[in-house]
Amino acid sequence: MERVFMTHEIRKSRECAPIWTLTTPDAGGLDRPEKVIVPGVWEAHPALRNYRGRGIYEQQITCGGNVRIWLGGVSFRGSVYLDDALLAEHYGAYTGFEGLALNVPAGEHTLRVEADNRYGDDSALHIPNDYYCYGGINRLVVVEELGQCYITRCHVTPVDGADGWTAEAEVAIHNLSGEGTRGTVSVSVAGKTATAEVELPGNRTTVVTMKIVCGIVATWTPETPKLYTVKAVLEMDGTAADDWIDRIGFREIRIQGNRILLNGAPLRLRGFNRHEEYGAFGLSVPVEGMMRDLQLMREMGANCVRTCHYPNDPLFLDLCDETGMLVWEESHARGLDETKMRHPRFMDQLRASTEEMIEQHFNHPSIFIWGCLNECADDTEYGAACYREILGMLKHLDGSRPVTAALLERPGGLVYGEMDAVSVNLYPQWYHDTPVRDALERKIREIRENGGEGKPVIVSEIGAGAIYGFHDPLGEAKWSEERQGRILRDQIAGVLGNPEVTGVFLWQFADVRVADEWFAGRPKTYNNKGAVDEYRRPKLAYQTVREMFRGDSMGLHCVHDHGDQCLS
Ligand code: ADA
Repeated sequence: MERVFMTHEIRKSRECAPIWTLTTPDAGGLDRPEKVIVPGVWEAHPALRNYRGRGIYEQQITCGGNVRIWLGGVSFRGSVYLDDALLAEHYGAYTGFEGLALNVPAGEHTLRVEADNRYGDDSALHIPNDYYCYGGINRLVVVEELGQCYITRCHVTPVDGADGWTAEAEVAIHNLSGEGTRGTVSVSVAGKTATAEVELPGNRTTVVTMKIVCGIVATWTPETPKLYTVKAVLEMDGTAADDWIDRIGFREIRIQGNRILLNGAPLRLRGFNRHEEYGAFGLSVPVEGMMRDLQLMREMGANCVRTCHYPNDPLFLDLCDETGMLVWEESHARGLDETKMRHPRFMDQLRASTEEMIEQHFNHPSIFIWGCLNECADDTEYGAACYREILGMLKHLDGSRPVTAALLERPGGLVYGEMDAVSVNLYPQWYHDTPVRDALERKIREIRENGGEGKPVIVSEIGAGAIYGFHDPLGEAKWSEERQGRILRDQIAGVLGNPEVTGVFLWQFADVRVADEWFAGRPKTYNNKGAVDEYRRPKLAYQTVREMFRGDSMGLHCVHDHGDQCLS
């Protein structure tokens, strides 16, 4: 399943059959090709749990004309071929890309996708890290047949005005042939339609902007997540030639002083960091698993989730839109010091991840903030320049959402002034013994004195580890569930008790596999700070978080998961 709704009614578009033949030619691979299911990472295969190499996926498809292959995610280098002709190459597991083959004779063709998860000099973002870099086709593959022109995106920004809501649409149309042509674009939402005539020069992408005055519509809120379908249609010579269907929610996010306002009401964030990973399925989380994660987080009293440390599957974002779970989405980069940021490919790969994230996820109403560059070198001139560029890029690509970055606890940050909300990862009582309140106050003071005066502050990570099933009745043994619960209780109380803080994302929702190179300090080669383990078995922390989150009613307007707004 690519999305939770149909994305085309006019365009000939279909999901690839799930069975592919996989060949793994490098050391540690299988002796012979095997049938595997896509989407899926090869680590899900018992014999490939540690395979680092290339994976060659093949299947026969029937198609013809202008063929577009959409790959939702290939981890972490991907290339796509039709009958041995290379259509496209892509780096980065967490965003999609297309391959185009023009004037293909109608009939059977061989579709080949090569994935490669070997670390190497060309890879700046996928490196051995505190999460696992899987291999394979991790998201859905779609085959489409296009005419001369097709819609490549339709971004919609909802704008609240005196007479109700307007949907500001930006539609991009690409002409695949060398010959110019013209057409009519219409965009419909909430029963209203706007139409524009458009010139479409050859071999170019043309962008059309239009305003659809929608008036009084239901707003999207976490409690009533009302979604509206957007349909963009391209007509050529009086016939519907292509379409693009997506969903939006009418809602507005604004910063006012040190608060983040959603539809005018200050948010109080209580949430989780969640890696896109589920037990043996690794990075390719089945949609049922995504839904269950959202239910579990909601059950614990969470109203938001951070997609650490990369863009997530649009299916997950669809489910967040549906269920009213607020999302912090960030582009890919975790824990890179200045040397790693000076990698010759670093900025290119980060720019691509950032651009593709916004291009592909712009319309999701659940995304309330964009992030980037988790725990990189914000304390050096060079590092700060990278932050500035990417934060600026996020703002430039989407002026309707605030931007932030999760920074290290250590002092000396140079970019507090560059973001709309300042976010910090803190580990008092876990990596150091400072009392939670002191650690937080010290950091906030430092932020306030160095450019972050008056801005919202988010605790983007805080947490402690436990190995599922390991108990110490005294609650003292490191990695015991009791100790994790005790620390989390202090941490949550300390953070939510600080009136300057907008909210918290706990580290983390579920345990995740980490790179083999990280085995020391990471028992089982897992990051064990989940409230649930990798199979979603609850630790004692589950109850602690549930109590603390559900019991939270601080003195300010806040969005409660059960629907009411509280006012002190
Ligand atoms: C960091 C980092 C996370 C994770 C966490 C931890 O703050 O952002 O990815 O590594 O620490 O568990 O230590």
